[in-house]
Amino acid sequence: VAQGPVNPPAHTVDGFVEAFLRELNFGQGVLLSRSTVNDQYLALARTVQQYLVAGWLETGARRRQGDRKIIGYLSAEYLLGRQLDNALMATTLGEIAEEAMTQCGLDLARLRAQEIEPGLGNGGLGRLAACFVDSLATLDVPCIGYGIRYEYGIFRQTFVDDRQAEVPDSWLSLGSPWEFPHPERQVRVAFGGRTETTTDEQGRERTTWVPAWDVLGIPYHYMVPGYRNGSVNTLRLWSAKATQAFDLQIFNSGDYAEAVRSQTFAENISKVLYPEDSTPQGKELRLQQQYFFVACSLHDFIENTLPRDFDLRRLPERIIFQLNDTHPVIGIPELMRILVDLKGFEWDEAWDITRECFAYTCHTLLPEALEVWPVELLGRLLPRHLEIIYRINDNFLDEVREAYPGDADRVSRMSIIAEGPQRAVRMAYLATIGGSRVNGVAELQSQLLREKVLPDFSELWPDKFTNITNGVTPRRFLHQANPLLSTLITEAIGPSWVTDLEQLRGLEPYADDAGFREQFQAVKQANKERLYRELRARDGLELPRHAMLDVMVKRLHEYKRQTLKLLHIVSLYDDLISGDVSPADMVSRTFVFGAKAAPGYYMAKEIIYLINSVGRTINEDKRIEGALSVAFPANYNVTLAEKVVPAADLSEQISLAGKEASGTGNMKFALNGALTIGTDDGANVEIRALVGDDNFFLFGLTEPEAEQLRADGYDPKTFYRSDEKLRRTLDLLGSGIFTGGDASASAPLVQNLLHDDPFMALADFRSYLDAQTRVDEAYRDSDAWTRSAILNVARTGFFSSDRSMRDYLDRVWLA
Ligand code: 26W
Repeated sequence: VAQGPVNPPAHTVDGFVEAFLRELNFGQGVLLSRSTVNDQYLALARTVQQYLVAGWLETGARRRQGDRKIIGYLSAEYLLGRQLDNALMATTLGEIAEEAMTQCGLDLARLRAQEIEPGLGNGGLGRLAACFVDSLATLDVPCIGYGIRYEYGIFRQTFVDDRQAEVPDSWLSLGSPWEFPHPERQVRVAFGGRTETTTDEQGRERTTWVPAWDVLGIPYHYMVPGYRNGSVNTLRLWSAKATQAFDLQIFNSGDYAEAVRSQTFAENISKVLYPEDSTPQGKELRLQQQYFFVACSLHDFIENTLPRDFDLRRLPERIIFQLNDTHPVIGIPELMRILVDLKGFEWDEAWDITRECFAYTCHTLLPEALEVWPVELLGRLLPRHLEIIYRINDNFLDEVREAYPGDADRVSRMSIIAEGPQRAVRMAYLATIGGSRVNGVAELQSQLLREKVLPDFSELWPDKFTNITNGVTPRRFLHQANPLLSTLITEAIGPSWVTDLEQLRGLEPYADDAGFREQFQAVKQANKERLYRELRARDGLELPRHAMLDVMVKRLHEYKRQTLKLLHIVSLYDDLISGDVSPADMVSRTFVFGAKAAPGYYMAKEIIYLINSVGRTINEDKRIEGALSVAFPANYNVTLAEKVVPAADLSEQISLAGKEASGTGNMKFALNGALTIGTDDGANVEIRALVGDDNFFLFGLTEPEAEQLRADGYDPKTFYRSDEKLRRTLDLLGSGIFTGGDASASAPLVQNLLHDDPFMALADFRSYLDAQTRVDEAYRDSDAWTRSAILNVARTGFFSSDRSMRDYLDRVWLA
């Protein structure tokens, strides 16, 4: 028989129905008449997959035959979003599936809603990884995405008495039709123990690691389809399994709990995603997770992906491991260990190979987000890796001494090992030293990275540093999420913008076309109504049909300044209830928030509580005649983003300048025709440069101004005292009227703002309010607003993740 893949089902409604019923009967073991929605969803997912698998197998065969360099994307997070719609889009099966389901008496929309998205990430960094693998498949670039198959992803957020409560995300509980487990490709990963050094016959010292325990990594494969190009890459996520299921002797003696103890222990490694964003807790289990997936991935690539007997001296010709932040940086000493201890390489040669095989992306500017691992912990869990890190450091510091004779200060500044208060390994330094390139994720952040985070390193190796501005996939976030706008764009400029987003430039002339503007507005209105329907069904929220939709969705963090948004809302409410402005004279706004707080982040949770409290009070106040409403749907995720982003009029990107590395939500909103109100931070800088000052509402301190203010001794009270509107706003927020008369309930936030305000919300308040007034004025002229919105779409094609991928290829991977 033929060795190639068998043909997929026919690309027709009949073919689809036939394949679907087969999956239902033979895969799920049920009759259509007896099937549940879940049966139907699983069968549908498996049916759509059949159309993708041939391309997947062919892509794999093609990759194995060629000798192209592969991108090994190492990421602890992938925030994938739902798979079904994406697969339907990639296969052009949307209409066929719709009709096929109708013929079976089923509703495709209902089956879609059955899918629980794999929430294997926290926020921007995880979603970026998902956009990148999408783009690489669309560009037909060989890539394996490596990560962890967390049994529980990011928690499900609920609100109890206006406060966040977390529910475990058991996304696998109803079945997982998108994954292909490969237990036969298991990898053993060791931990703990000690090292032994012996001298061989030639008198060379050889070190071996004698570990104390181990676990198995089982790979689960996911297809990553390119956009209608037949190319399908692989995402390989690792699940931890105990090496010995349980101890039969102990079990027989009757101690059941003890018998499975080691199993529970091992399997904890891939049990749950850490919901911390930006504040590493330094927990042992997290280091276990990091080493676990990196060790599995390196082993998988070297032993199972490369041809047998591959000459490892040529490893850099075949792989570049991209480190998505510092989480996988332990891969650097791991590759050294493989080459030196297991493959017999001399240190220097191994080091030259290793450095060529890694590159590092830094996603933050917050010092507290830079990972460090206590030497004690790292040495206990990975004793051989710690030795290797020490030797890397010794060699590196010799290099520093040679370059800067007599500069002992610099040597200690640049050491991978931080000395006090407890000795710790600085993972960002290890990544910078052990990789061929270091990049930031937007122009401003890359500059600050060079100047403030890693200045000594960029002085030593100026050419190692580069910028690659983030991007988002236009497939999921424009074509799929906003079908109406997509169609309108395609009618105007043809369909190829989907894979060549700069073509959106062709829309510019349409901004001056009254007929097009009308259609564009109608699309925006329809998207709002779609969102409101969703929020009614999902959250029981009732929202007015006609109001400016003002949106702030992102992780909850003080630096992102959801509080500043809250102060704006309270100030408008104050305008109304004080009688300064009548409801009829105010530009009606609906504010939408979406934000999860890290469960241990106290202030973030207080902010959530106050947003809910203020929202409830405003929504219930009849006096304001619906001029303002606030919606804070719980559990913001990719699925909800796909409804929120296309509906927004105004995109809030209001972090304190110098704190948001890039942002990617900002790009999604602009591409979908929202105008941005934002600070000079992250990728906002580049968005504004592209769309033009007239089509962007800029406010706030610049990064140097914020630095200067801090250096001069920032005192938020001076702003409170000198600005009457700010005083009234904060007083109202602290008065208790939003918290059932209990002023103490708002005190944690209000006192923090008055006495500390680490992210200078009070300093930027006046400027923000003025910018919001300009927003109101602009919105009153709906023609001019729509013109700006169209120009935002037309001018932000740069933010396609396809462009980001080309930049990585040019500046990092094939440089
Ligand atoms: C717990 C340790 C930890 C530390 C940092 C976990 C997660 C992080 C991430 C770096 C946080 C993150 O998601 N950063 C975001 O990355 C996006 C993609 O580059 C940027 O757009 C955001 O600005 C940045 O905050």
